[in-house]
Amino acid sequence: EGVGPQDYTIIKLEVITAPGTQLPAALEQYRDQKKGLYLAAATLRPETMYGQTNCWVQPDGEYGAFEVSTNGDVFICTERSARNMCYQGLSPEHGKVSKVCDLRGWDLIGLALRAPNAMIETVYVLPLLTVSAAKGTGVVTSVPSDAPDDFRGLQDLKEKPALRQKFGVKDEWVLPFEPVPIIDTPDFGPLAAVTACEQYKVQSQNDRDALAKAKEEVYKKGFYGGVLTVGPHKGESVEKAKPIIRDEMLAAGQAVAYAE
Ligand code: A2H
Repeated sequence: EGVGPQDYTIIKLEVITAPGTQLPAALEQYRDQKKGLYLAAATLRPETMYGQTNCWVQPDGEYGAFEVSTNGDVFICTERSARNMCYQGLSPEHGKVSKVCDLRGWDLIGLALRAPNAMIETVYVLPLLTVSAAKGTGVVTSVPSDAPDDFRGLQDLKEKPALRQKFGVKDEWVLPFEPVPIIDTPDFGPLAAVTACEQYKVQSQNDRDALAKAKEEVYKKGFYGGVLTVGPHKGESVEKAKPIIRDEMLAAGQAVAYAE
C-alpha cells in the first residue's frame, strides 16, 4: 500500500427506488426519475462480483450524492472520491463537483441494491466499522467467499443481534445471505475466506492481526492460483480473467475506472 497510484474499478450498485423501498428523504427526488442512482463501490477485484452478498459503508462516515457522471448518473460516495472523479473524466465539467446532498453512512443502511454480475438478485447496504472514509469511495462491495473482512463482517451481524439492533439492521437484510462459491483457491478450496478465517481463528471484524494474516494468504493464493468456477469465464484463472471481466463491465456501463 501507498506505492504509486491504485487502479480501482468502481462498481455501480443501483439503488432500487421502486415504490415502498427505503430511500433517504434527501434522495426522494430520484424515486421516479430516469436518472440512475448508484452506490459507487471501489474494488481491486472486479472478477469477484459474482459473489456479492451485500455492500458495506462506515456508519459514522460522511458521504454525499454527486452528479459525477457524464450521462446524468448520481453516485453516492465520499466527497473526497467525488472530487477525484471529477478530474478523471467523470464529471460533466472537468474538475467541477456537483453535490446533490450530504448523507451519513447511517442513512444508507438498508438500501436495496441491484449489483452487477451478482448471483443474488437484491443485496442490502450494511455497516462495517473497519471501512475507511479515507480510501477508495468509502463504499465497499462485500464478497464473503473471497474477502476475509467481508466474511467476518457478515458473520458478526449474523451472530450478534445486539449489533444488528444498534444499527437498525433488519434480520432479512443479513440472515438469508451465505457466501457464494465463485473461485477455487489452492489449499483453501471453494470458500477461501471462510476457510482462512477458521484457520487463523478470526473472532470479529476488529481482530486485526488474525484478519491481516488471513487476508494476505487468501489474496495471494486466490489471485495467483485461483480458478473461476462460475460465470462466462468459468475455468479461467483469476489472474487472466480479471482484466477481461473489468473491461466487460466498463463496456457494459456497469463500472467505471477510478485511480487514486
Ligand atoms: B476488495 P487497498 Cl473479493 N475501507 O473488493 C476498507 N476497505 C476497502 C475500502 C475502504 N474504504 N475501499 C475498498 N476496500 C476493500 C473485493 C475484494 C477486495 C476481494 C478480495 C480482496 C480485496 C470485495 N470486497 O481487496 O487497501 C475492497 O475489497 C484486496 C486488497 O486500497 C478493495 O478490493 O489496497 C480493497 O479493499 C482495496 O484495498
